[in-house]
Amino acid sequence: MTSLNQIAESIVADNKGILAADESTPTIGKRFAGIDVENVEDNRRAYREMLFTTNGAEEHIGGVILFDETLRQSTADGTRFADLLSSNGVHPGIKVDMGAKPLAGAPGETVTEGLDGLRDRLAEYAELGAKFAKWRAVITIGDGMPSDYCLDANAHALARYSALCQEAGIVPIVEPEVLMDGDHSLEDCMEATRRAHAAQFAALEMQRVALDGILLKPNMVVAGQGCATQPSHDEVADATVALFKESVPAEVPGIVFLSGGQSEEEATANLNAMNARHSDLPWKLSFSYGRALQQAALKAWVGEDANMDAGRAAYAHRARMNSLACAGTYSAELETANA
Ligand code: 5MM
Repeated sequence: MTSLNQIAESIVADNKGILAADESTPTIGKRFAGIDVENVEDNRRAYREMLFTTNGAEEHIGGVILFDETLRQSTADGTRFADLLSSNGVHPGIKVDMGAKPLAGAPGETVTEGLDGLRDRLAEYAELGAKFAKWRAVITIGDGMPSDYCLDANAHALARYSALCQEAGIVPIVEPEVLMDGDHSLEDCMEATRRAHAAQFAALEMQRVALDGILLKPNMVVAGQGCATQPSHDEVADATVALFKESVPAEVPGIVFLSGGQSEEEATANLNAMNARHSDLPWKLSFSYGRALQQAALKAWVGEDANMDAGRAAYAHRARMNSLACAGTYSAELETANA
């Protein structure tokens, strides 16, 4: 049997990253609303089929995170999506959390739910072909936030999920997301992320999770979207790498960033700056982008069969740009040179 470490390593090998296509039904509904597409099962299926049948994406994408519905779906000609991805050397993954819910006694903060029955759900997901899983905690910066209570409650749940995944032979992606919402500074984000990582790795150790068999999916260290002073790509890269050298143990094979509301090119440029400016890091620095891999593809598709190839071309381009960012060889000129 392939070890957890081998699966995790292979997802981020050769400058590859992850496509986060695990939007829940309400979230994909928001994306479809932006292009005036109805949020019904066959449109969701057709859109995901467009992405998963993109030739060449497998050179840059080592894993795709799916939503429960998508893991059970097939192409129009009857090939299960999980089988299609696996046959191209792309690991199918599954989002297993049940969403962030209000944290009792902590107004404005959330805890992610989904632990009840998780062992049985993971066994079924493994049968369906999932090789890795994802659970996202949502952490807000604000007045008195994040509280230690919120950080500990989420870290505990993420660690319990991780231990159950590893028991089932599934690599857990650990995603403690400090949101970009707000007018906080880069330093505020750095401090909140530092505290989130400290709570997270303490909980993972306590719950006997093998760190060489996880992937970390964190936020970059950035300023809030409403902050008047926005850092450069180099400043984001240096702050992120400096913090992570202190906060992320060397055993973790890969760090796959979320994009969190950054534009597509911004997310690529920030990742590129990290890899271009920093070498000899103990872990791979890669991507697990949702919006930053899909915006252009959605806009090119707009729900029309005739635009499928344009949608595929947009997604393939974004995947390639981010793969170059993993190597630190991306530049903004390549956006138009290769469009
Ligand atoms: C793709 O969106 C994921 C699912 O979101 P919901 O559970 O809210 O439907 C989301 O977890 C995503 O994987 C991460 O936030 C990273 O995506 P971005 O768009 O921030 O790169």
